[in-house]
Amino acid sequence: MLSGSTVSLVMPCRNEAKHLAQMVADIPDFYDEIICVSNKSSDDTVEVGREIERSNPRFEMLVDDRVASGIGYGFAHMTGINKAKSSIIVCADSDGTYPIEDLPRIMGVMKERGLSFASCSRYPDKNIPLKLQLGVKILNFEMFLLYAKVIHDSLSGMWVFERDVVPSLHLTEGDWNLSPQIKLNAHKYLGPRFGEVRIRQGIRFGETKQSYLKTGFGHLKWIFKNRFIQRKGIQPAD
Ligand SMILES: Nc1nc2c(ncn2[C@@H]2O[C@H](COP(=O)(O)OP(=O)(O)OP(=O)(O)O)[C@@H](O)[C@H]2O)c(=O)[nH]1
Ligand SMILES: [Mg+2]
Repeated sequence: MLSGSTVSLVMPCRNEAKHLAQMVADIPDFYDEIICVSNKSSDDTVEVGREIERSNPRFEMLVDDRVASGIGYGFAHMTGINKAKSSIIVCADSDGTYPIEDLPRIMGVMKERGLSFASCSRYPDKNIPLKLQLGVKILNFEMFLLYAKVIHDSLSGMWVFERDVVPSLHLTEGDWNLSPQIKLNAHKYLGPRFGEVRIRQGIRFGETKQSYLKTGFGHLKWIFKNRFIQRKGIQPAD
């Protein structure tokens, strides 16, 4: 519970078994509900999650093994968001890179600026590898050209929003493209109630499995195509 609001944390998860218990143990008390959604984990992620469930009443391990071209990041998020019951939903990776402990400050900024949706922006940050910074800059520029929107971190994986705005997000993308989709739709449908809030990125637990170039090109194509397509998305559970 934070400033009178309940808070759900939604985390997509694939093959994070080695550090999941530590990561969950470090989650601050103000998160009332923690929903971890495994997608096609081939290690013990789900078993570790079931073990955590037994001792931690805030924690729930879900499995959503749907994939689009092998990726289920977006499916996992949609399932978690749909299940979340709190008035505030925080989405963040389960690899320790996002400062979920910063939520009180982020919500303070949201209140000051009248935001219902905050995309947590990591840029500019000179500690992030140059190729990643360049890739994100290109996608930011593409969004600006096609949508006339200034977004500093088109690929941030941490978002804080009121549960009431979920129907306005029109989420449909099961793969990595849920990340640009959630920002573009929040911007489109919430107008000035969408904004970016600055955060610092942390260091990943374990090795990266991300194919930055392939994922980057996938985003480039999707952002272009999405400009000309209307999609209808998920509604939250009652
Ligand atoms: N549910 C689901 N989660 C995934 C999938 N791929 C990765 N994840 C999780 O989604 C989050 C983001 O994936 P990462 O592999 O960290 O990708 P990234 O953040 O772009 O890259 P690095 O952190 O630099 O490795 C992590 O918490 C992963 O465990 C997937 O296909 N399905
Ligand atoms: Mg990551």
